[in-house]
Amino acid sequence: MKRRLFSLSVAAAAMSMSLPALAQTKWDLPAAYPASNFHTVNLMAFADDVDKASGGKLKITVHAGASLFKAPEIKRAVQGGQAQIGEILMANFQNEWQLFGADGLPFLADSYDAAQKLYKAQKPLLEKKFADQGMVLLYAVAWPPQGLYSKTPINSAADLKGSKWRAYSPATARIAELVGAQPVTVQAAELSQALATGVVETNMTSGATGVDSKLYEHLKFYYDVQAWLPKNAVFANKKAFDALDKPSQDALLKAAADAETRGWAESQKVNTDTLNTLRARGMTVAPPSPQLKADLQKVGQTMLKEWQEKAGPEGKTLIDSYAR
Ligand code: PCA
Repeated sequence: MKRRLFSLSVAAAAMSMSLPALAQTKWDLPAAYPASNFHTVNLMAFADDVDKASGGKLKITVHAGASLFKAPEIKRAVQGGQAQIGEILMANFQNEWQLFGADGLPFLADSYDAAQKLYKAQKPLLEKKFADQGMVLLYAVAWPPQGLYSKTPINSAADLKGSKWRAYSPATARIAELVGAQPVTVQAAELSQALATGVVETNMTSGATGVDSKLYEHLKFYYDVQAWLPKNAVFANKKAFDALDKPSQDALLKAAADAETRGWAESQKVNTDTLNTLRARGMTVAPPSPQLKADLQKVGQTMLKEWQEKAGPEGKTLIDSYAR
């Protein structure tokens, strides 16, 4: 009798010990940008909020710097359930669906206000797309406005002819083609190395990536063109989301809404801070010349037209709702 009581209590202890472990869900979050980048810092804070608000039931591990999956692979990894949640630059997926690339088009939305407005117009369409692909859109945050980095002064698009141009998306490769540069697609995780080895020399991106990848070590000029503000999106696998209990789902959604607000505010702050850092590191940070700006705006008009042709009625829906 004693022995049976003993073994019962051992079993009970084992059960109570294993219960919290069983109830804990662990998610992996592959991300493509370095740990110090503001998007990644925001992801860490988001994971922390989820942990606290779910009472420790949902643990999200952020894998920064494309350490788990490379940037172009993250979306498929989440869709296929190899990762439960992930972060992508939507503009990278424009060839799959044109609307992913709307915020990567030069001068369609070239300020934070316009970018917010474009996001509002994109959001229902994005939510539907992610849902159709078995995923749930959680939040999206804009990168700071995109400008032009170069080794030599650039006064017009003609000065870009023949240059080895780093592209990160179909749209940035298309800009290169239209100005007569040679596009080479290099994701942020490999950018410093591509510059160091001379694979690329010009590049359009933000001050944030300029600082992350120490572009000032190789490039002398930054033209603050403010051409577009591409967005990172964070999304979960729908089956993984559905498998959570209701309180954990609510915790996740609430933390996502907070991360979105925090991320947009941080993006603006990072924009100012990083342009100051580029200056402090010896770069010339200047507005584009009127000619360069006009040339790039012309590129933007061509690209918008091409985009509208490919995007069809869905594209029209988006542009109409954005213009309202
Ligand atoms: N940085 C990322 C995308 C946009 C940005 O500002 C990059 O250069 O890869």
